[in-house]
Amino acid sequence: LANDHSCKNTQFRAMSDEQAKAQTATPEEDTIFDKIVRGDIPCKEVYSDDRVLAFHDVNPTAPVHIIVIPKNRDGLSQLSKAREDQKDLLGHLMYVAQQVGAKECPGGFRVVINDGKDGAQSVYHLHLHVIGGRPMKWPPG
Ligand code: TR5
Repeated sequence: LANDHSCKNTQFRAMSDEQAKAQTATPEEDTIFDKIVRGDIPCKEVYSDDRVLAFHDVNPTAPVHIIVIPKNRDGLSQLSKAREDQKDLLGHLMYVAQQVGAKECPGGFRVVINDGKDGAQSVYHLHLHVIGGRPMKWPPG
């Protein structure tokens, strides 16, 4: 079923699509999330402050799937590139994920950061996935 592209017509995506993208994705000068921050591409915003933006994932894996990003990427293409001077921002991103998750998923939620090719990262602008609204499975694939 995971390779059945008719899944695209449902609320949930085929995981294989995202994994395939992750095999070829590379860091870019201007990411899709930079465009969302600038307002060049619309998003369904759920939270915004001076440093962080949260919005609904366009291709949700669960009833709630929210992306939390730093507005200023500043080299933070992925978690493994984080610098020591970005520790406060990383904490703030985690705090916003908690705020959004607790509000949208009172029964519990999962926070995920995909890093690099083997981590199935497809957009090279650090982001936290807040996923919930249904019981999560473990271990992840
Ligand atoms: O695979 P990683 O961890 O890099 O996650 C990237 C996420 O960005 C995926 O869950 C995508 O569904 C999501 N995504 C990709 C686009 C997009 C988006 N979420 C909201 N809005 C989006 N736009 C407008 N365009 C995208 N290409």
